[in-house]
Amino acid sequence: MNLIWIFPNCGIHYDKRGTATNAIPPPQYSLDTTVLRIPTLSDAEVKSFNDDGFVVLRGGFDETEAALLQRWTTELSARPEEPGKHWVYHETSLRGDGSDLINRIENMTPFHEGFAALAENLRPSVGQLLGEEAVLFKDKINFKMPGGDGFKPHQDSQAGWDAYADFYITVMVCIDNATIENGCLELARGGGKTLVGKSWEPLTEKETADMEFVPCPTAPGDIIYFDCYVPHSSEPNLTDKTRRMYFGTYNRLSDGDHLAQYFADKHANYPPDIERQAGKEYVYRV
Ligand SMILES: O=C(O)CCC(=O)C(=O)O
Ligand SMILES: [Fe+2]
Repeated sequence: MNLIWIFPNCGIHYDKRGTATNAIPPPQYSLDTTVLRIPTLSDAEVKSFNDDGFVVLRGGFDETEAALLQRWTTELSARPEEPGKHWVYHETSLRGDGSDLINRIENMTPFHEGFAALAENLRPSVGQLLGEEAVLFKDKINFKMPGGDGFKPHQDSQAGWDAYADFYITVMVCIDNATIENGCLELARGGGKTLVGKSWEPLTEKETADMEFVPCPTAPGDIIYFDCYVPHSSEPNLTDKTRRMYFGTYNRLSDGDHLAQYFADKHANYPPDIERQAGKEYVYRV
């Protein structure tokens, strides 16, 4: 049987291999129609995730698919920043020239059919790890351009996610080569399935004293699945090569669909730069 699913608001139909079957994009999109596989995990990969809280899937997407992800990301970041669209956050370069960098784009799914398809195509493999159907909680791309800052050691659940559900899996899809030099993801093994740190604060030196953060360089198309309790961090990018990474976060469908509420709450507290009130200070916490 050839199952067809329809992604809401997207207008494109996909068969179960993730291939578009009615390739007529809505007029606001200029990109090719999505042709991305639906990654699947072996029993050994599921076991590895259960043991460590994370698993690395090398070549989860092939070179052609990775090139598509690069193009979509470039295209998205070239779009004008407008209220009510995808969210763009900036940072000031650490290289001391005061230059303005794109730090992050969030909430792409309603505005980009490619990223909508990516989030949907990652869902089944997350379901394999959850043992039940997964639902998207949030999506973002961290840009880490030359001069872009790193991330202090943290568990993702420290970012207030525990208000919505108690367990999440994030899927990192590597867009550009991530190296030790440009600040690849670093993960600590064996942290267990509990919150070690406080909400809204990075992990302290004391909390990380017994943890070993291991750099995990990745190539475009590589995928890392990690749960919300895995301590992780990354270094700043002081090279001249941009390091973009996609992150889709999912929870168990039985814990509810919280995406709209999460983004509404985040918008109230930490809106995209274009939607900020003058004179109000906004501080990135975790
Ligand atoms: O982009 C990175 O290096 C890590 C990002 C991260 O951990 C986060 O956004 O929660
Ligand atoms: Fe994180």
